[in-house]
Parts: sequence; structure tokens; C-alpha cells
Amino acid sequence: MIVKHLNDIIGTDADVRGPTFASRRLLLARDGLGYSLHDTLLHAGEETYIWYANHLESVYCIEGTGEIEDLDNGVTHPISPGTLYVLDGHEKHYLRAFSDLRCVCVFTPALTGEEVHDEQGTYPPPTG
Ligand code: 9YT
Repeated sequence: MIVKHLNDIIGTDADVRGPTFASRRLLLARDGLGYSLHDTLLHAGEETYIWYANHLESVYCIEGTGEIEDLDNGVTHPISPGTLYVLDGHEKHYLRAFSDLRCVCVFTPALTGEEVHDEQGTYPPPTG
């Protein structure tokens, strides 16, 4: 059994800061589950361009408001607590936080923990 608390992650190397968000990575590839699980905080007023070319991501909002613009089809969806979106088609998108936006994110394959968005908004493919 694995038991952790968010407080065990904050301030460690699994607390990864991007320019517009903090990704607190509760489960990573090293946990051996095949997915990673993150408690992600997107900062109020920020916009993030993202293209997960190498991963699938499920995002469940638990706090705050924002929107996701799917650049593959031009459709924008509001985000509020209870909203789930799943990037099952490697969609390029903008994520906008109107207030601090807190989301639980699941990545497959699992992130190793070191990934930060590159200039294309992408995380590199898993190695090993
Ligand atoms: C919701 C989202 O995609 N935010 C960007 C960060 C990413 N989810 C992560 O690494 O936790």
C-alpha cells in the first residue's frame, strides 16, 4: 500500500513549478502504477499553451474557474469544480485560469517527475 499526503510532496523534487502552475506530483513512474497523479494549481489570470504529444491526460477540477480552448476544433469549454476533461486525442489547447484553479491530473504513461513543458507545450516521451 502507498500512503502519502500533499504536505509530503510540497517543496520536494516532485513539486514542479512551471511559469503558470505548480504541479504537485503525488504518484510518479517510480511508484510503478503505469500512471502519474498530480494535484495541479494553475495561477489566477494565467494562460498556458499545452500539447501533450506523448501522453494522455485526464483533468478533474476541484477548485476555481477557468476554461479550456481545444485548438484542434476551436471549441472552448468552461471549467468549474466537477468538470472533467480528457485529452484522449493529444489535442493542442489553451488552458486559462480565471481564479486559482486546482485540478487533479492523471497522466499515462506516468511522468518521471522531471518533466516541464518545452517550447511546444509538450512533455518528452518516457524513457527506459
Ligand atoms: C491541467 C494541466 O494540464 N496543467 C498543466 C500541468 C500538468 N497538468 C502537470 O504537469 O501536472
